[in-house]
Amino acid sequence: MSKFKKVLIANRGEIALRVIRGAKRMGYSTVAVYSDADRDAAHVWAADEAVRLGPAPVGESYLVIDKMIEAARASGADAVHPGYGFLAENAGFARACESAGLVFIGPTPDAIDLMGNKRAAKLRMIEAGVPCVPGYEGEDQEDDTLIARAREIGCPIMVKASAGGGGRGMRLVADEAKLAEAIKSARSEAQNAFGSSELILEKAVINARHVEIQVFADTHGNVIHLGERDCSVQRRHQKVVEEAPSPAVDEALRDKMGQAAVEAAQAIKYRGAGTVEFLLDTSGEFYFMEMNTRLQVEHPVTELVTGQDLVEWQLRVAEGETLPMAQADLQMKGHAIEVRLCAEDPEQDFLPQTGKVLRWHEPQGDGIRVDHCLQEGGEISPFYDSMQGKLIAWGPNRYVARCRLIKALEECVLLGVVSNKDFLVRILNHEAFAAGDFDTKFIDRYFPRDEIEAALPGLRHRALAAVAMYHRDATALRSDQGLSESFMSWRNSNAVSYQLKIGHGENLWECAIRATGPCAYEVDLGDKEEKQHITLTSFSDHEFHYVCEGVQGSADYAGAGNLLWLSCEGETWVYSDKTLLPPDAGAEGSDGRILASMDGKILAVNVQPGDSISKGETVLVLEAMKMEFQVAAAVDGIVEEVGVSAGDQVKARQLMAAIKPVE
Ligand code: MV4
Repeated sequence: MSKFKKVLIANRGEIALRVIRGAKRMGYSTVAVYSDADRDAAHVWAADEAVRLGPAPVGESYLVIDKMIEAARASGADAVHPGYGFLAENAGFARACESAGLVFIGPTPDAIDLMGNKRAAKLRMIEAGVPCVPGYEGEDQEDDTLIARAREIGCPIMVKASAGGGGRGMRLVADEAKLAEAIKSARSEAQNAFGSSELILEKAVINARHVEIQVFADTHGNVIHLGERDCSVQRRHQKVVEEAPSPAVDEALRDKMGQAAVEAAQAIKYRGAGTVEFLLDTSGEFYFMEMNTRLQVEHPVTELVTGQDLVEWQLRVAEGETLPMAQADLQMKGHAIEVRLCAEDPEQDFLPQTGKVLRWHEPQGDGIRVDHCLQEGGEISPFYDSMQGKLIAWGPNRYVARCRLIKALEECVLLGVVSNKDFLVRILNHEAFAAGDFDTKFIDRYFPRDEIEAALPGLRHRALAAVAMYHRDATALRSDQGLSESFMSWRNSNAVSYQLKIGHGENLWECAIRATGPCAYEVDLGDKEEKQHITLTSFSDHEFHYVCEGVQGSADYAGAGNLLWLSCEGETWVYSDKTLLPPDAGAEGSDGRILASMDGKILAVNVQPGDSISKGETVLVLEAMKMEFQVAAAVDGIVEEVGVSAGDQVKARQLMAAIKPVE
């Protein structure tokens, strides 16, 4: 008889989707919860039912225990899966679920409490015989005691907040003279961040890898491990790449670390999914760091190498079943690597990015798995984590898994919001990563900030951007306004080149583009750069096919205002068209093309095809941003085409009219 039938997923984003999928597959009904910012989020539609929690801020929605419990009551859910983050490691939430008669799909509240405190956890682990870094984890927190103990341990030393996590309240002390100050500042940071000033001291392990063991325990005393994950590639204590198995772990070490992790779980009578984190030093010694009492972001790499569904295991354990298999029956096969796709800008020190997703194309292929919450047209809001999903590749060996993941990232299209996608490719391509030779300093060592920020689009990418910008204006006018075919080759007879200014960040490229035939262009990006000859073989509103210098390819693009997002040759860059600069809404090039520089409405058109016009004369009047702009001719000439009439709405960059300049 099952204990529960309907599972409330107390989370959002990709993990809510992952858990909903797993629960549905097992035959459970699912209930999603959402904030106002997530009204149209994918997890809301994926679940059978959904309950609104409240306004967007997490303190008024996903972190409010009472609202979660009420959502379960209202929907008739009888179990709660917390996912990761939010309330997943909140013992008070686990207790509140139990008090409300809900099955909490996770460990006991006491296990969460114990592992949430580094001092208590470490004392228990030492007692259980799990290897720990030598240090001080005493009750006495007097300055004199801490300093005396630190001198005994010897520098370098790690000062850690007992309640800390993710590097907060942590200090590395290389020199005894700095000890007192480090203790003082760690203590006050801990008090402010966690409401507890308790500290522990540890010998610092240098050049360590972060290797963690996945454990699982049922309520019948069975505990097994599912091997390790190497999560050494991190940035500011945020994991970036995770893989299984670790390139630094052989079978003998796996057995030893796995056994230590199982003993850790047994010592605290653990239940469900857990992860025991170790520091692994260069000599192969490993030390307990902490235990995470939840399903982790990186669980898919373990699933891909073991062939097991960890959400299914969690549900079975919560039902009171025994573990699906014994240690000896678990087989590991091949290699899996995961990268975290985040809406953040590597060029701005990884500043989180928000905005509308204009285009999302998920990669596919052998061994590729994508766990994500992206939707075309969806908004990435500033209220939640910047991680939008994970790309995971499995292969029969590490080399194949790595190549597949690089290919998947190159095929993946995310336009509208800057992401770390191309940075992830650079990491996977790095020779040290390829060799499996990395530790927790990998990103700092090989990707210093100035080097990340120095990356620029290549010549061909910029040339394709220029063609896309130019061609879409011509196409937009022709299709929207029903103009003649000859319009596009109008420039042909002219043989004038059009000057585009393309910007990216602080960079500005002047580029001359000239039509050399129908849909054929010659792009000149400056004296030292070779001219690029690009022919468009198809062009839709979001992608085009081209031949560039004899090589066929395709590109995805999206535009918003004067921005052009372009994904081709495996790279995504966003460009701004700086050819026309506001507030001169009617600025135009010397070639006679008249484009709207912002969205607006045509109030009047003063000319018609065939008219002679002089430079400075008003061609039309555009209303934009509550102002009227007299859009004037920049050249003397003959009006060739007029694509708008009074009352029309125009989009920024839309070609409104064209004047054929006179010599
Ligand atoms: C350490 C350490 C070296 N020696 N403890 C970072 C966050 C917290 N989970 C523990 N951390 C560390 N503890 C000793 N005794 C180095 C780190 C550390 C680290 C650990 C794992 C992954 C990335 C890291 C980056 C910097 C420091």
